[in-house]
Amino acid sequence: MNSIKAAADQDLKTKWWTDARFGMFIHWGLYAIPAKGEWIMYAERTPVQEYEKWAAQFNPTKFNANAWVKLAKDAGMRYIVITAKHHDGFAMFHSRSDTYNIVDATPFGRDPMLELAEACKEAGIALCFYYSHVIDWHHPDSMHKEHNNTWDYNQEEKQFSKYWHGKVKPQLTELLTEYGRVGLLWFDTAGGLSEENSRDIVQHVRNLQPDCLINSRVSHIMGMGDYVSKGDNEIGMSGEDTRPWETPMTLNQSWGYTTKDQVWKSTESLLHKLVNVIGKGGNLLLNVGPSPEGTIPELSADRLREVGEWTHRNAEAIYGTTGSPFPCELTWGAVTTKPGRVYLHIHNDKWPEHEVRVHGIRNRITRAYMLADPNQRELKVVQTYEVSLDLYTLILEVPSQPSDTHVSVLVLELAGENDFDPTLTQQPYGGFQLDVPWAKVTDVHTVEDLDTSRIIRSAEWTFTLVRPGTYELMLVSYKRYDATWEGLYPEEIEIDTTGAQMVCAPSEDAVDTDSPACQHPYTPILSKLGEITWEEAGTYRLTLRSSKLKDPAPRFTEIWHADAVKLRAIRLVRVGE
Ligand code: FHN
Repeated sequence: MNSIKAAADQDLKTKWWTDARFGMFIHWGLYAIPAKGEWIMYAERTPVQEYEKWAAQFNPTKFNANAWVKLAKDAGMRYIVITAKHHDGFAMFHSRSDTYNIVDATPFGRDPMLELAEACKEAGIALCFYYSHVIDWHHPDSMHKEHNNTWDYNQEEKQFSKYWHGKVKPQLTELLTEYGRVGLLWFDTAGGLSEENSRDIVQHVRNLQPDCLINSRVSHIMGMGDYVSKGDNEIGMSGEDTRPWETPMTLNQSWGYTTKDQVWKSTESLLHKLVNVIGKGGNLLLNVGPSPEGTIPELSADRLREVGEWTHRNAEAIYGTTGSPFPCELTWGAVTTKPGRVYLHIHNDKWPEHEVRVHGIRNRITRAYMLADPNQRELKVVQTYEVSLDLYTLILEVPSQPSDTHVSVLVLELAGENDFDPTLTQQPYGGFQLDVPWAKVTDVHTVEDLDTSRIIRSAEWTFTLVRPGTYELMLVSYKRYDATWEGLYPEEIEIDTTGAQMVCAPSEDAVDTDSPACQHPYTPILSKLGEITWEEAGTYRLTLRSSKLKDPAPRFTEIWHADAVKLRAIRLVRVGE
């Protein structure tokens, strides 16, 4: 098969999922009883015999598959991914190959996956399974790179193939043959899985359900699976992924049910994150952790219903769209597109006073209106073209108040085929950011320290500056919650641009309090690098050198909390004429 045909087939295979954009993640298991999250067995080194006692107590009589599916639908989610087996090894389905499962080992005695399969089918929602294929703290032979049950079992005596062929593959066969069509299999924490076993499991799924999608966490080898699962709560940068991708996200800071964690994201923040993700062309997989009784906590359900009111009103601008055509992150919201349409998702707190201006749309706009306006009242549009900068500007007169809750969507109808300027051009309002994925990244040289070596890389952007003036340059980094700033940037950063050079050690100057893309376990940090004056509008080049720029073509995917610091962008903030 030639590569163009293979890529087209792959697009067709993932289309239902990329069109769906928004899914429900469900972490549900025995760990709901102690209510301290799904890692409790490992955290407290609970012996298998003790942990099994939770099974004898697990009786979620309030579980109602139809109610869960209805909630997902009400929220505007189009698929559900549920933990069929998490790291504790307990199967939440009727497994014939291991009696440590919800039907054989609990007083409940029902198979919730069967009930969900039926409810999903009826509601037109795709059912998908999470399966922890490497970590299994119940099985004596499972082996992970780091997180094993070493309190019950001796690592040296483990025979991984017993686990692999005796539990993993048979259980996957069950999930793929007894529950109807499975939308996707969500694998996790593949640390230590060999290339051979990675390929084996992918082939196993393909043999049983060729259309079932597989996420990238099936393996740490780059490019495996059908789409990329970013790190937990990690929203990719604009342009970062060339394959379809998703952000798995928590509503609070935990996956499994917990009574301790009460740090909830607000509905507004969830909507900002949702449009940020879809505006970059990704999917959002938003998690709930049901209780031991089988209910989705009201605090979660309330938020999802509120999100759902918005997604239903704005469905046209979400499902089946592609992300923004502009190669930079937008500070005021997000853009999605369809053939003949552009949707501007504007955060209400950034609502402009009279008009919205956008650079880079070359089509003639035939009509513009607010999506939430039932009368679709036409908004006045002016379009200009500036030859010297090859600059297309759209000026859209907007009402004084936003039209929707939290995020208001403006619709632009275009004449002809979508035609956007692909160059990195400063947008007229909000900040201007040079995101790392849109730079040309090359290796410069290697630095050898006492016992480490690191590669200094250079990122080079070419961009059109529309408003000349003095700009403050800020480095945007995400710092992991348990990291201290000292030493995160081991050498000074070098900046080079027309007429100016800077060398400085980035310091932790401020927290960016307005970053929809950053969340726990990271904090967005701004470091002031210095000021630069560009006297005229025009095309400029800027180069940044740092060892924190990542290899643009890595062989392995990251594990979920790999980096203590992530260098994301250079922000240009205009501070003077
Ligand atoms: O260890 C798991 C964790 O419990 C949870 O399931 C998340 C969801 O993405 N995945 C792993 C950590 O990344």
